Amino acid sequence: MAEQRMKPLVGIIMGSDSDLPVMKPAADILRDFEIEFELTVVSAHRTPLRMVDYAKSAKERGLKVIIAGAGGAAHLPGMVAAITPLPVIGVPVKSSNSIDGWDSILSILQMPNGVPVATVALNASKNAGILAAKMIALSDEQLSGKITAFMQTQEKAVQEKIKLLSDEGWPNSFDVK
Ligand code: RP5
Repeated sequence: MAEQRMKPLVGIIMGSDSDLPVMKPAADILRDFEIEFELTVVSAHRTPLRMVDYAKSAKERGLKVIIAGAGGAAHLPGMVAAITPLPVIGVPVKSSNSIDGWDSILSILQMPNGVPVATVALNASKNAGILAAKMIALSDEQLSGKITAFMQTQEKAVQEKIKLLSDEGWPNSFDVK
């Protein structure tokens, strides 16, 4: 019998399959948090009607937030945000032939008033996944607990590095108890 899948809460879309290596960390962190997601290619320029259909149907299909990654002209996140009432998180992708990624950063960041896209750093799809998880956690206490645990794990890792530097003899008068 086919596995019964829950409805996805997060939609991860990208302009091309060549964006997948950059966008995969968003999927990985959502998996870690056990949040259902879907992932597909939607191109603003090469499949404009698919983009409109995706954005128009996203809310009624049960999605709560969309993560959209694109490189170059990178119109996908902004155009999806222009159509859907859902929050859209934009991931600027540094494509191989681009001008250091500035093209996609500015395309996604510089939205007109009234049409926000929450833009993360260049290639920072993991942060997009964490931000999406925090949005979903607003109405999910169990998930909120998992995110708090994740934050504590990060903090512990830094504490260990602080101790390591100190053990190596680097002077630091800040943490002396
Ligand atoms: C953008 O153009 C895509 O998001 C991708 O970052 C870039 C290159 O796409 P391909 O030519 O590799 O399909 O639309």
